[in-house]
Amino acid sequence: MENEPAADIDQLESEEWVDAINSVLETEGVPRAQYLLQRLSARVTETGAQLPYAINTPYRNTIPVSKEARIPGDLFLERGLRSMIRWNAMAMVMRANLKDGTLGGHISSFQSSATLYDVGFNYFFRGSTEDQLGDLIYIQGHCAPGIYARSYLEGRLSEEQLDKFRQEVDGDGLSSYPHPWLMPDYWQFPTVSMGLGPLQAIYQAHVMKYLDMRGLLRRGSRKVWCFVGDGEMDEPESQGAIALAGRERLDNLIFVVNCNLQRLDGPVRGNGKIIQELEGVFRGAGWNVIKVVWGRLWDPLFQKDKRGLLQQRMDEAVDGEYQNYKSRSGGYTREHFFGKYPELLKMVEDLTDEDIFKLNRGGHDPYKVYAAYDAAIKHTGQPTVILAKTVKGYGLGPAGEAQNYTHSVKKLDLNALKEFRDRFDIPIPDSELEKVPYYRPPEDSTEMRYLRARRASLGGSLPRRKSDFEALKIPALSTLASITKGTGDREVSTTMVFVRILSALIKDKNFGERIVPIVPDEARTFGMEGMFRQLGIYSSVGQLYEPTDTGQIMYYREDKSGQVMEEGINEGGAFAAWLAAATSYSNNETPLVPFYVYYSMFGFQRVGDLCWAAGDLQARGFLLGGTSGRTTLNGEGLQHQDGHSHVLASTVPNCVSYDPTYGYELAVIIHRGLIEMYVEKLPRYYYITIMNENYQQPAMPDGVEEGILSGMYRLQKNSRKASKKVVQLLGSGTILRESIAAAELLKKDYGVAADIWSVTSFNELRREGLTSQRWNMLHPEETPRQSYVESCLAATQGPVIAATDYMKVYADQIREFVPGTYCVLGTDGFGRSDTRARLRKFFEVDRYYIVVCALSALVKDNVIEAGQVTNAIEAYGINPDKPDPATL
Ligand SMILES: Cc1ncc(C[n+]2csc(CCOP(=O)(O)OP(=O)(O)O)c2C)c(N)n1
Ligand SMILES: [Mg+2]
Repeated sequence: MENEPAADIDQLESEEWVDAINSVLETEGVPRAQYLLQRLSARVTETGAQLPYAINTPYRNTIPVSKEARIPGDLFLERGLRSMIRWNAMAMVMRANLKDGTLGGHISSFQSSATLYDVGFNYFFRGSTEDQLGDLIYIQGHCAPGIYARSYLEGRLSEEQLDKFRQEVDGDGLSSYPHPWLMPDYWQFPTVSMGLGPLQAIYQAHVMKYLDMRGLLRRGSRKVWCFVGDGEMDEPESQGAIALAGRERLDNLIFVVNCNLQRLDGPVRGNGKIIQELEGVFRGAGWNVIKVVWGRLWDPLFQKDKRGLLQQRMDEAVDGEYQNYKSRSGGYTREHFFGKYPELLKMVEDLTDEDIFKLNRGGHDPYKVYAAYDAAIKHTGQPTVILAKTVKGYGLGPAGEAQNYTHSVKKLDLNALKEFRDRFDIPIPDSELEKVPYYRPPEDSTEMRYLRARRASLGGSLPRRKSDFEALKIPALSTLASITKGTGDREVSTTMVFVRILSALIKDKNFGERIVPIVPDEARTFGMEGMFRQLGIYSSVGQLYEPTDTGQIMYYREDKSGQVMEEGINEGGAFAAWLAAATSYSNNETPLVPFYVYYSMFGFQRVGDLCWAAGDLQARGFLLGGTSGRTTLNGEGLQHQDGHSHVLASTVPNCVSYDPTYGYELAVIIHRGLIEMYVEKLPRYYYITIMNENYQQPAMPDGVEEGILSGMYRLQKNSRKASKKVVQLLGSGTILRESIAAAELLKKDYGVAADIWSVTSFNELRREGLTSQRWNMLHPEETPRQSYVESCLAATQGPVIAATDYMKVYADQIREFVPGTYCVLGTDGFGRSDTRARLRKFFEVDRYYIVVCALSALVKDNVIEAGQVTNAIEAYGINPDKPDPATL
C-alpha cells in the first residue's frame, strides 16, 4: 500500500542518509533541513510517485522534549487536587445511581480527560476581566460530572447540589449534560449531541473575528477551546467545517481531541490509529497539529532508541492493541508490544511489569499537556488541534479501565472503590467507603488556597454564562411605514418585502450595525444580492481579485468589514454562524440581530438538531424560511417544496413561528420579534416563512396588530345574522388568497357568506389554547378561560374551514379550540414540480376545493343538501375518485 512504510532493505545506506540530515540539523538548523527535504520530495514526485507520509508524522509527540515549555506550578499539589476532582466526579454519579439506578451518568470519559481539563483550568482558561471577555470553552457533554466536581472544590457548588445531579425537575439540580436552558448562569454551550460542539466552536471563533473586523468588539487574545471525543470526530458535523477554520486562519480556536481510543461500544479505530488519521485530516485542512501521544515516562526509552526500532513498533501497533496494553497488564505489554523485537525487550529489561504498565500516555501527563497548550495559545495564523492520547476509564482498574464496556460503568463495587481511592490517595477510611462520601479539604488548607489562587489569577471560576445584556434601541414600527402602507397595484412577494424591511432596519443609525444577514449561497434566490455591494460580504482577507461583475451596480464585493455572512452551500455552517451571532448578547456581551435566510426545506429538516440546540442556547434572532409552501415554490419538486417546516418548528418550545401572507403582517411580526427578544429579553427565537409568489400587498387595516401577533384576525366580515348559509374561512401564507377567492365563489354560486380570517400562526394559536385548557383543568371551580381561538370564533356562525400550504396537521392543531364543525385542507404527501394552479388542484388546496369543503361542512351541519356538493364537484371538474395525494 502507498502509505505503508517500506521495509529497510539496506540499513547501512539508511544510516548514511540519517547521519547526513543529522549533520545538517546540527550545523545549519531546521530551515535548511526543511529546504533539502522539499528538494528531495520535489525530485521524487517528478517521477510521478506519491510520497509516503506526506502529511503524517511518526506516532510520537509533535513537540520534542527540548522544546517543551515547562509547567510552572506545584505539580504535587495539583495532582492531589485533580485526584479529589476525579473522586468527587465518580462519587456524584455513583451516589445518584445508588439513590435511583435509573438516573445514569458517566464516569469513564472524565477519568480519561481529567488532566486535559485540569491543566486548562489551572493555567489557560481565562474568565472575563476588565480588559477582555473570557475564553469560551466547549466541554464534552458527558464529562459534566468532572466540571461540577471542580466547581464543588472551588466552592461554587455544595454537596447538596452534587447530590441532585440529574434531578432537574425541581429546578435546583445539576443538569445531566451542559444545558444553558436548565443552568443559565453556568453552562454556555450544549454539546452532548455529538458533533454540534465542534461545529459551533468553529463558527464561534469565526464570528469572534467578524466582530473584531467590523469594529464591534475587540478580540484581543481571546480563545475558543473545544473539547471533543475521538469517537465524536466521526460525526460529519465535527469534521465538516474544519476546512473553514483553516482557510479563515482561526488562530483563536483550539480543539482538544481526547483520544482515549474508545467510543461507546468499542474501539474508535481498532484496526488503525485515530490520532494518525486525524492528524492527516486536520493538517490537510490547514490546521496546526500537536500530537500528545506519550507521557514523560517514555522519554528515557526514546533516548535509548537510537535505531528507531521503538518508534517503528509504535508506528506498527494499532489502536486495538494499544487498548489491550491498558486493559490487561504490564506483563502483557512486555510480551506483545516490546516482545515483538528482542532489542526492545532488552530495552525494558530493567523495568518491572508494573513500571511498564505505568508508562504513561501524553494526555495523562500534565507536563506534556501544558507544553501542548502553551504552544497552541502562542501559535498564530492557524487553528490548533491537540490530539491527546489517553485511557478511557483511567484509574478504574479491572472495574473498567480500557474495557469495551467502560463507557456505561456507573457504579464501582467496594473493592474497586478501594483501589480507586488508593490509586489517587483520597483520605477516606474503609469504614466510610460504602457511602462514597465527597471529599473536600478544609478551606484554609494549602491545596484549597492554591486552587483558589490559580483561578483568581485567571479571572475567576468557569464555566459561567451571562444571561443579561443591554437592551437594544429598536426603531418604532412607523420606520416601516413604507411597508405597512402596501404596494398598491404592484405585485411583489413577501420575500421582496422582507428584503425591503431588512434594508430599512439596517439603515437605522441606532442598531442597524447589529444586524447580521446570513445566507448559504442563496442570496440571489431571495433577491438579496443588492446587499453584496451595499453591505459587503465578510472575508477575513478582503477581496484579493477583481470580481467579474465589477462595474455593475450589484457586484460581488468581499470586504474585511463586510456585514453579510455568505457561508456557501453549507446550511449547517450557516446555522452555526447564526447561533454564534444569536448568542453574542451573552458570549460577547454584544447583542447581534442575525437574520438567516435559506430554502425553508433545508432548515428544520436539514439541521433540526441545531435548531433544538438554539432553543437550549436561548438564541435570539430570526430564521427566514424562504421559498416556502408546498405548492408556492412550484417548479423545484419533491426535495424542495416544503409543506412541513412549520410542523417541525412547533417542536422547539421557545421557537415562535409565523406563516404570514402580507407584507404588513411580516413587518409587524419582525418588529414585535425585535422588541420581545432585544428589549423585553424573552428567551426565544423567530421562524418566519416567506414566499416567492408575487401579488399585491394591501395596506394594513386598522387594529389588526394584536391579532397578527396572537395568530389570527378577521380580514373580512361578510356574514349576516339572518342567514344560516355562513362559513368561516381560515387561511395562512399564500393559500389565504385561495380562501379569499373561494369566498367569492361561495357567494356567487351558492349564496353562502364567508368571513375570512388570516391565520398567521397555527402554532402560536395551539400553544395559547393548550395553556388555557391546562389552566381550566387545574382550576375546576373557577370561571373557565377562553382560548384565543374560541374568543375569535365564539360569536361567529357556521362551520370553520382552514386551508394552508402545509400538512393538514398544521391547521388541525387548533381543532379542540374551534367551536362547531372544523375541516382542514393541506398539502400532505411528497411535493412535485408543476404550475402553481395544477399543484394546488393536485393537493386539493385551491379555491374550488375550499368551496367543496365548505359546502360539505354545511351538509354536515344540516344547512344544505348533499346534492349541492355533488353539483360543485361536477361544476369544478373534480374527479371524486382521484387518488389521495398523501399517498402518491
Ligand atoms: C449525536 C449523538 N449520537 C450518539 C450519542 C450517544 N453517545 C454519548 S457519548 C458516546 C460515545 C462518545 O465517545 P467519544 O466521543 O470517543 O467520547 P469519550 O467518552 O470516549 O471521551 C455516544 C455514542 C450522542 N450523545 N449524540
Ligand atoms: Mg473516546
